[in-house]
Amino acid sequence: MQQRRSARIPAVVAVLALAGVGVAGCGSSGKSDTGASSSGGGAKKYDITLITGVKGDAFYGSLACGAKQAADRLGATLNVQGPDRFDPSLQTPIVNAVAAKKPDAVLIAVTDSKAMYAPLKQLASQGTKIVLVDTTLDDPSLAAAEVSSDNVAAGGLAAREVAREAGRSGSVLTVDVNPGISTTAARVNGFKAAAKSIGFSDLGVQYTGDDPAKASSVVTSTLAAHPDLAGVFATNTLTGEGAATGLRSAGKAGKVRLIGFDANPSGVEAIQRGVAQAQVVLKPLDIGYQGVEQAINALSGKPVTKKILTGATVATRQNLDDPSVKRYLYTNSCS
Ligand code: T6T
Repeated sequence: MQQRRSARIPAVVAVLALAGVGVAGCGSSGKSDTGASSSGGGAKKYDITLITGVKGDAFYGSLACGAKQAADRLGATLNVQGPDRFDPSLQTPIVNAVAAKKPDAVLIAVTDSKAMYAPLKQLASQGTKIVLVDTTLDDPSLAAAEVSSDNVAAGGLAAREVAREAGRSGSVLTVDVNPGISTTAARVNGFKAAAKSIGFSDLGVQYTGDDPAKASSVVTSTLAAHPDLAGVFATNTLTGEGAATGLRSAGKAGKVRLIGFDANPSGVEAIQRGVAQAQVVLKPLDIGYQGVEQAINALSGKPVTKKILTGATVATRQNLDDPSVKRYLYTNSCS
């Protein structure tokens, strides 16, 4: 399988508004380097749909911005949809409804690595090219390409950040979403391996169903049972929001270190307020851009890079305004 690391994408030039399930028009289009063209020349204007993991999450907002930028540049149309919760039972009917419209390609962040296989197999069998973005399937062979963060490496970054903040002793807790999500499971694996080599006592993983209230209560009960708790690792936005609430309500904000994932506005605010010391920031803009590029390569018979891993960086109070971090803070409105 071909694999490459992501290159930085050009600056976003398009301006678009993301309104829940769609992107409103923007920016430039025209002859692309894939040969697809939005006007004249007789080349087909490809019709692409992006199905996100959940509506309203600025991670997917940024991913949609990147996808829209590539679609405009390469002369494709982009439609964006997503379920109300990160839940395969809500995402499956969206895939089925999209399939009925027979788009040329679908980019999708699957909400479960097993449950989303059957609806996508059906979609692929009708000839729609599928590009898995962010998350993946246990069996991704139906996809033309996969574009995701290097989540194992990013989980390791989080463990090293706990050690930098809190020293190399004490116990660490991981607050996760659900089993069956490829991204957060890989983050947990990367965190675990690094925490072990650092010498932390690992209290293991607690699942919260992406419910911040559950994440908060997991943190407060762990604090009561483990006074040596040095750090909490939260694997995504809502687990981080809940963990921050738990630390605040126990009077431990800033004392027990919180290292989260994602640069959604709530994660950035937690850093600014000193409740979280760092957030691992992914590059959803790059994922969306490169996902559309690979979809169009597949559609136009060009060589496809089957697996692309994008990078991550760490945001702290000290570097939040640094342009190399700032450009990757997530947003639902592109500029
Ligand atoms: O962390 C991201 C994404 O990578 C993950 O797959 C699901 O949660 C997020 O969308 C953040 O909320």
